[in-house]
Amino acid sequence: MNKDISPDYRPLDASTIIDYVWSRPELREVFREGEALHADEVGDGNLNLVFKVWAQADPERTVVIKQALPYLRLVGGGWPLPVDRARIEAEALQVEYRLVPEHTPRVYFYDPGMYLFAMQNLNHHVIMRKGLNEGIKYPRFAQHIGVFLARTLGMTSDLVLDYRTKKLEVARFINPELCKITEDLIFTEPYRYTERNGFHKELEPQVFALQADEALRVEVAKMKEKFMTQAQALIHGDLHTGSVMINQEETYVIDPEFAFYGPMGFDVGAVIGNLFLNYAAQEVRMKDPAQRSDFRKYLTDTVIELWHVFEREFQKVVWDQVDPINMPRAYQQDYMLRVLQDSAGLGACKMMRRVIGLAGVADIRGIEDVHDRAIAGSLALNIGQALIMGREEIRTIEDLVEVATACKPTYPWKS
Ligand code: SR1
Ligand code: MG
Repeated sequence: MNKDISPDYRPLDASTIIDYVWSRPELREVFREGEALHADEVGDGNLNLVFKVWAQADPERTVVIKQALPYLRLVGGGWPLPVDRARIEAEALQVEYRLVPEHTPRVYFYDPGMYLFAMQNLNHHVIMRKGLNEGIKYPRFAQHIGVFLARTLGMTSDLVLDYRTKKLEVARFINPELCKITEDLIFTEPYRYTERNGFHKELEPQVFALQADEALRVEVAKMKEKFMTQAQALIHGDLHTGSVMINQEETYVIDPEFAFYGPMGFDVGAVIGNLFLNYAAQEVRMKDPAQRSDFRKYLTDTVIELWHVFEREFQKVVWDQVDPINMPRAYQQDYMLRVLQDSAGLGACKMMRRVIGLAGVADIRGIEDVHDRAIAGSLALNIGQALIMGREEIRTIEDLVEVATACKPTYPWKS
């Protein structure tokens, strides 16, 4: 066992977790003395054990317990990972819950010896990516995520926090190993040969052309530098549609284990980029053209609305509170424009990695027919490339959507 790991640490399983639950006084508000409990390991992500524990008499009384493993689950024991990320995730959730409780699950406790935390279950919600892949629209998502982004990003930045708190928060959320995963998987590996890349053969010509494009690699390098150096706000760090639990009324953001102080555009861009990944996938997923164009309009309207909500909420919680002598209106406008352009560039990197790199997304990699998958992947790459290369010309969210929606797949190749 790694010497940095607490001697109390032992990975739990579906049977040992029940005794563990009874040992936690914090869960006595959920479970009643002596009642029958059930547990299941439900983790399907890349990194952790995730358990649901519920009362047999009333499954509405369920808690989720998430425990860090000392290695990456996706590839087995060969890729060690710090278990302290469970603390980062629990503490990031606590910050987010303070700022935006209506979109953050409540944490009951964090156990520093077991590197696990217990949180509110979301019984009535689904992973947004799954819903989008089934063609389900979520009309309130734009409003909810716009507010979530504005409050969590704006209110953890230097614009709001005092000079000392900000620096202490940067230190509390130092997360080097998980940042390194992002640096490698998003900004480095998709643009060079590595065995870990996961694109399929049909896409080789487009991927090889993209990897040979030095101008593109220059812009990706600038995005990587921004990710590594701009401690602008406490970002979620992995805000794709698989980190959103949703239904027609409510939205919750989960899984901030990649949280650290980074550029705001990484989170905003993650949401936008993942909506465009779904947009690209619909090229082949939705066969009926009228239905496809209607669903795509929902996706692009969502991108536009979430940005406008983000701007309005940011105005309220940040700009209306600052001193206009040192932060005049023109500075505020320039700041928002820079966040928008960063969102285009960083979101683009998040799109391209999902097609080329190790960890794909079900929207595209879940398409069974290889030719269909190549069409969707090709479109996603073209949107990513257009957004990163054109980001400095983008002045409004409508411009961003126009750049993306002008793209077409280049697969099948014209000879
Ligand atoms: C190796 S971990 C792969 C990916 O899963 C997470 O959700 C992050 O996106 C990470 O890059
Ligand atoms: Mg995750």
